[in-house]
Amino acid sequence: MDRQVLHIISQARQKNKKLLAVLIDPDTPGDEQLLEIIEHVNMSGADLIFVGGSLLTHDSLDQCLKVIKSNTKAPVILFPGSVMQISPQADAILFLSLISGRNPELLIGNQVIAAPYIRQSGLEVLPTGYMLIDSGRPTTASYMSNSLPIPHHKSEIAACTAMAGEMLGLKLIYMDGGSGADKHVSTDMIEEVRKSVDAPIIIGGGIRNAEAAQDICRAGADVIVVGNATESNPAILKEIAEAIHNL
Ligand code: 1GP
Repeated sequence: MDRQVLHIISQARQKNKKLLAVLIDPDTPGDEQLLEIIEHVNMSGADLIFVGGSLLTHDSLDQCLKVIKSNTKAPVILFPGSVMQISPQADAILFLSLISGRNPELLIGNQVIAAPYIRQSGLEVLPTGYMLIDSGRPTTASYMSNSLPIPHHKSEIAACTAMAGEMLGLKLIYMDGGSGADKHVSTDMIEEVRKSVDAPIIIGGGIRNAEAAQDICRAGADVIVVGNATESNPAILKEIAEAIHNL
């Protein structure tokens, strides 16, 4: 799958087609619930599957990937919360640099440790500028990363950060309110970042319904990520996928 996922995302951006990525937590209890989510991913026409979490409490990544890969054709992309979340069973990996923070370990330290393993794995590498955005309350991501998120209303900081990430050669910009965010990244901020970079923009955290997904896409997101809402109501995926595919 050499460079295929980046190609899919870039092509979609060029054609102004919006993509839905479903975030699956490898800690999802039991294959049964996992299979139910995958069934809804397939029925909904979701475009991508992200797998990962800021903090995993079970050693279940490989088993989770095995189940996903044998039950869907959607590309599977690792969204690693740590260097322990690397597996050749996925198709690609978001090679994240936490450019919103000033924690050197997450800007370059962990990337140095992970690089030889990723090279060996054969995974497609997606260089990604990852930006945590304050979402009204502390999230696992902000706590675990030991970094300050960008304030919710400071669109200009987000725009300059994304710009710098793109100038450094990062291919994707991911703005994340964190899993279960109270409020998703604001449309004002997304519009500001859209005006500042050409790279595809991924938005995640706190997206729970079709209306929010449409607003976020209209503001300039190319990929939206839905995690928590899928676990509580997998049927929401179809509504969200239809809403953004029909924009
Ligand atoms: C979190 O962007 C993802 O990193 C998805 O967030 O679980 O709130 O949908 P939710």
